[in-house]
Amino acid sequence: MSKTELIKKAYELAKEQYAAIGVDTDAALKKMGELAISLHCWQTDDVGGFETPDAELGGGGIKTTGNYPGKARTIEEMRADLDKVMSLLPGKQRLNLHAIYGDFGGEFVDRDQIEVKHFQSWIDWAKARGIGLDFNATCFSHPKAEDGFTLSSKNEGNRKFWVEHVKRCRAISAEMGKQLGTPCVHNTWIPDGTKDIPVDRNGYRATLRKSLDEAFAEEYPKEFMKDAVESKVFGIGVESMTVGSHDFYLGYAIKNNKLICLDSGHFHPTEVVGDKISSCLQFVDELLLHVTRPVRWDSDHVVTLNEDVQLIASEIVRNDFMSRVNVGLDFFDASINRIGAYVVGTRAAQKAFLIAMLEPTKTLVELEEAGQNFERLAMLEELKTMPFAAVWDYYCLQEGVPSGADYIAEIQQYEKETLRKRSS
Ligand code: RNT
Ligand code: ZN
Repeated sequence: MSKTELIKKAYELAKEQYAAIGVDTDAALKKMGELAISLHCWQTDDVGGFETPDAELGGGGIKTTGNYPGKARTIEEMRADLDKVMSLLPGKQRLNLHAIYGDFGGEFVDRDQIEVKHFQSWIDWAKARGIGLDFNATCFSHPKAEDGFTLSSKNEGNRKFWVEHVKRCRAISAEMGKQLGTPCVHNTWIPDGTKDIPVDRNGYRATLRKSLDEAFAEEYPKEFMKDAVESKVFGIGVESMTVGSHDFYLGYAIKNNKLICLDSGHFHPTEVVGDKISSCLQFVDELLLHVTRPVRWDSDHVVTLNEDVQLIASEIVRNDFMSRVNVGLDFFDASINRIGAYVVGTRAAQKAFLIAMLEPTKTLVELEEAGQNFERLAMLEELKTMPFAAVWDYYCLQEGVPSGADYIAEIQQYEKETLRKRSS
């Protein structure tokens, strides 16, 4: 039997097994079409960017570790890598850019000078692929962020510089959304905080609030762009106080009708983002997610199909929140093949969504409401070993991308033919 025939046969059997518990696998596959995960461009080059030829991630309590060969050094290499990644993923994606990834044509353009023209080639690139773009102000890896403060800085010159940067990033985002016909989510994350115990916590937070008000003063139509703000508990070197804490941004988002961005690595280790979704969505219209895998801290490991990611996907699907949650990824592992990192991480997130779509939620809720909690537990356990892989493989087959582990060989070949030829 050919591989294709095998996948089809396995799918037919799986379809019957799911039907027996009231789940329509064809409908689930169709629903996967509603999911467009935003790929973070920065896994291709370890958050370096194109401002200078040797640009590197600096400061801000975030870090890439590892020096696996093949990091993208130019915009062309990055685009080739992203094309390769997308060719190995089922469904449609979006691309999430940071301001440091402009097409600066060899000129140094400071952050308070960036314009749409520096991103036009990205817009054209996305248009040619029929995908949407998302965007981020880059408030780190810059001399004016070296003292640990940006939008909350008490140095007025620096503060104004960062406000101007965010304003420009929002204008660029609006143009991206306008040209591409799909709203661009602009996310603001700042590294601001202190290593040791500060005294004027309130002063920094009041300053951040004022800076956000200034940066967000210009309103753009929702069809063009939406603002998100990303909170964090701590970063390396910023252990004692983070200005943009979760309380701060949740309050800001609710009061100002912004999106709150929940990054899986930005909470205390026993908190789970999946549990926060239904709380936040009582009070904000939409969320942005940075799906990542924290290992002991905000280590930004490649996403795997674990319980944390599953709960996120399940909560979104169970409650029909697909149109209110913007799903992005945020990991950067420089210790393994970077293309492989994307494909494994994105597929893991996609699998979590498909598993969620194959849940007989109504039945489970009925058991819960009837107080049949043993039955609920048993069903949840049984669901874990249902023939999900057969449905996933069929989905990949339908989408014309490698099923099962077949993408590994393709990535190895790309490494041999392309990545290994890049000297760093
Ligand atoms: C940092 C935040 C932020 C960055 C990216 C590069 O802790 O998670 O989202 O990872 O903007
Ligand atoms: Zn993040």
